[in-house]
Amino acid sequence: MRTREKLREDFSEWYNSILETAEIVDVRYPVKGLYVWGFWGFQIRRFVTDILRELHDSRGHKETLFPLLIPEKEFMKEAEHIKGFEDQVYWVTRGGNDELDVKLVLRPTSETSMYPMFSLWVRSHADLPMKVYQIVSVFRYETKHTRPLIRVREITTFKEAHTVHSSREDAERQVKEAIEIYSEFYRRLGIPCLFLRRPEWDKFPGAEYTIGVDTIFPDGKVLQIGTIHNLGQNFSKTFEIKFETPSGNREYAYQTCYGISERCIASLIGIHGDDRGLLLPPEVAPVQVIIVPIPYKDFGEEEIRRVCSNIKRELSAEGIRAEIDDRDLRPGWKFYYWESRGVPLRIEIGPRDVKEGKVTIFRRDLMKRESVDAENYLKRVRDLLNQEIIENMRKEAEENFISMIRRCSSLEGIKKCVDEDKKVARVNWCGEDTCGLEINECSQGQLLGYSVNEKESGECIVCGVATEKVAYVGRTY
Ligand code: 5CA
Ligand code: ZN
Repeated sequence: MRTREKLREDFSEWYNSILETAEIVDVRYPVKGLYVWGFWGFQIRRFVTDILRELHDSRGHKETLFPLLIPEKEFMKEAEHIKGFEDQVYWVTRGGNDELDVKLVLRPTSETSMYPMFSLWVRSHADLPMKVYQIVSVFRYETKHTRPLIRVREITTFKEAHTVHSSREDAERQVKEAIEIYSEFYRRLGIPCLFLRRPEWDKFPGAEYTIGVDTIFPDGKVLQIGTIHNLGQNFSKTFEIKFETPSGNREYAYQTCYGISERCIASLIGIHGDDRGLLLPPEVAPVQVIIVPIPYKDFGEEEIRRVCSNIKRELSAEGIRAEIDDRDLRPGWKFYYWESRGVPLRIEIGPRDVKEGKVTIFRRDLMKRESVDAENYLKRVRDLLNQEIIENMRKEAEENFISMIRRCSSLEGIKKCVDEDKKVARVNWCGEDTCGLEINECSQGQLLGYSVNEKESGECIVCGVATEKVAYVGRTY
């Protein structure tokens, strides 16, 4: 049985300890807010970014790589954008002993690095839409409490996509595509999430509107694990990104951008983890099957070893990431080691299995063993890794997620739900700022915005007007 007592009691404590035990990150780097990827964590990161690349590439996004440094002049062009980021940027002002003539910022995100180039690249409507993305480090001088993978000062896994369009409608269509990409991404990771249109005061600096992607952690706090922005023509006017229409006019382009950071890996840890440690979706598990020989005194160790190597060879031939743990350690210790790292399947081979022609398979998601006939084990492993485990993980995560949400029909109800019960409130909201502010201020939580894909008839919790908009309120990271 899987238990989650430790996560519910003190999530931070559990989180910090699993980051260390499972070698996700080493927090001892001597700069605040900067962390070193551990070997296990870095492999997870690789499989996660592979999915991101696949999802963007298959929808016509081109991967690129822009410089890390942005000249002050470009950075200072878009008024709203500067206001949002100026107290968060790191400056480079010297080269060796010389004061630089042109001060440089370390990108906090790449609008002001990319868009001057976009204005050179975009010529005609035939060039559009243009969709690019990069996965890079960005720097933000965060003043709130920093936390590994959740609030960092060097975001080392910043996937940012930037797109350019010839019409408002096409930019809107792109926003929908971004929602589809992020839904599919989090579906594959088994992470439930909400797509919420943020209130005016919470949108990205320089955007027309922002859609936040939110999940709920075991402590009832909401983590924003992605954002999608419709930039309208705000940046194209600032950076002179114009295209020639079929009739020969020159018009400002429409833009969108959307980003995901290593918070997606934090969410894998927090959403699927349990008292034993991590549980990884097979698709991103660095080792998918760990094979543990269980030698027994008077039974041929040779024989067990041979069966294990055969299994490893057969699994590898199928493209399954399998390893044998033949370290000179007690099996129980090895079990714990791989369970805490979230390896989804373990195969145990002992004298009994060899004699009876069986294979013992342990499922990390159920913490349960099953014994299968040796001739069928490969198909069983394939089914578990391709489908059953992730489906079970998704189901469990969704149940937890739903149990954290409460329908509320008054401001006092929100306060009780959020402040006392530590849950997320679900309410009808008309979408107006004035009502939004009251909702925002009635508890320790924040108004996260209204759902872009859910509708439910009701009355605005503040003004009582009829509305179908469903909004969420919760404490946030
Ligand atoms: N240019 C846009 C889209 S790429 C942008 O920068 N949007 S953002 O500011 O909302 O950042 C994108 C995502 O990065 C956020 O939704 C959040 O999940 C993540 N993020 C933001 N700041 C941090 C941070 N300090 N540490 C970890 N992740 C962060
Ligand atoms: Zn209202």
